[in-house]
Amino acid sequence: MQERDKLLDKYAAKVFKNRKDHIVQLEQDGVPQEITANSRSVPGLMVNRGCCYAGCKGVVLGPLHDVVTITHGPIGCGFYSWGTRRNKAKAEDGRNFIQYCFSTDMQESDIVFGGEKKLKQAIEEAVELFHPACVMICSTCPIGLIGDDIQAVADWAKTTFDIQCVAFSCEGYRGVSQSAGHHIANNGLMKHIIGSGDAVPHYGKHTINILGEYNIGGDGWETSRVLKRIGYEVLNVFTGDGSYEGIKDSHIADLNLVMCHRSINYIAEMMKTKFGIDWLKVNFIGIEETIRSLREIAMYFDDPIITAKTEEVIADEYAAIAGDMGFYKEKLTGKTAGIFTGGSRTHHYQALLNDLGIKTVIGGYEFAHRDEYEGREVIPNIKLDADNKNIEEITVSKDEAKYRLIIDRERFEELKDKIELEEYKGMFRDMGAGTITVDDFNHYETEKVIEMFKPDIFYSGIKDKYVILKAGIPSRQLHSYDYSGPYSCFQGALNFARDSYMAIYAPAWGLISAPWKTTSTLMGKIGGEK
Ligand code: CFM
Repeated sequence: MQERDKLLDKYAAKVFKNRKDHIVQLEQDGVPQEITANSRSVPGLMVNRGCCYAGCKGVVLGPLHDVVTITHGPIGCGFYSWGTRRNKAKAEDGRNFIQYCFSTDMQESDIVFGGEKKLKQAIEEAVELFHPACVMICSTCPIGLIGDDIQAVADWAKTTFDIQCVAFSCEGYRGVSQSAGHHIANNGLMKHIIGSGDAVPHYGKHTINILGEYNIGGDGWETSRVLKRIGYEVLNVFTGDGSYEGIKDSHIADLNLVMCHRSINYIAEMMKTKFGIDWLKVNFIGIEETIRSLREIAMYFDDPIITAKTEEVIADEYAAIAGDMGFYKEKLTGKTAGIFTGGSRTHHYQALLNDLGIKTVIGGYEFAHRDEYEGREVIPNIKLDADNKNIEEITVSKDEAKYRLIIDRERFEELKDKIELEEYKGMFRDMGAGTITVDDFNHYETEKVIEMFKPDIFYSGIKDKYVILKAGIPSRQLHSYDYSGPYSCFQGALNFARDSYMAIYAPAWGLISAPWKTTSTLMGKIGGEK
């Protein structure tokens, strides 16, 4: 029996029918197979996903440090989302509000009689106390159900206080996961903020934005440091350590780099249509991948000074870590790993594990779409269902005053064949035959893959971390880095190697006996049927 079949074996017929298309065992090295993704989870299965509000408020808007983001809803939603993502920011102008939790604390009577008044009051109070240039409103489930008009409140706030105010109807139920919230946040930022500034292009400076970099563990700072060393002007990191004031002028960039494709590909595409900015898929996790990305950026600009400096910085950064990396590589080569993350890191981290000689045997995502697995070419074939149709698709058009092309289109086409320009090839192309990929993985499947593959280390998130540890397998969180990091570029790769080495070689694992070694842990079928 193939491992994939073993994983599905305990499911009752109805659950089996659903889950079988979410689990793929690759038949050939790097050859994509179709997977089902971005669909509703099976009720009753313990999955790791978050809600639409989490994706909008927590993930994409969360790190914007000069914005007061008010959770319009019961306090539980606001409190739970407070500080759960490692948003790190430095604010030179002193406007750093990400340590605060702002909520309208909706009570039963507000739900019955409507919460718009309370929301207005909250905005007034926030403006008085904090003087933000921008307020954002994020709705949670009850708000959509009672029908508060948060867009009208935002318009009221704009004229009353002369500030920017953007409302996001990102109620938790609006999509099947946080992925819907990414999309809603992208739409709002694009409609109201990106390009609303009046900065003019910095000619000759090679100005770039890094999209889909959320500065977890300081990754965004480390990547910016390396890019600045080469001579690029890093305009905005979206949205890690980002700001409202900064992204207003993000339209003057010469090139957008895309790290996390899942959460921000909408903005990348819309900025291309509206302002002409090309985007390049990069990956600064992993030494080989960092080098590839830096060289591809240099190829795009085709400036001999930048090209030479790129090689110089690569050589220098690499030399600084080569000795220690050699030690870790020797210790880690031949180990195996499992990786489960949200929607982009499983692919990125496989590259870094490859650098260390660690083979990824099982991987998966919580909420990726088919393009993250199979590559962007499948996008036209993705069937929309009622859940996906729920999310507004906005169309933008060319901004005649701000639109500019950095390289001529002939060269663009030429480059497109060589580098990942407006392209994402997906994770399957970098995975080996026999490896298992699980979409929207649940706790049962996590335990089962651990039992079957017994990886030497399992990279995952907080919800499954302790299940993994109790099975006697070291775990490192790839969402928060367990308060370590940065893990990006060269120095970051070294930090990651050190943390992984320490986790695997900790003597504790030998003292734990996994439950399945002595008893049968599961009887019967999963799914409530006989
Ligand atoms: Fe993108 Fe992210 Fe991720 Fe994501 Fe996330 Fe995250 Fe993640 Mo946690 S934006 S898809 S919604 S890379 S919070 S910084 S680590 S699940 S793989």
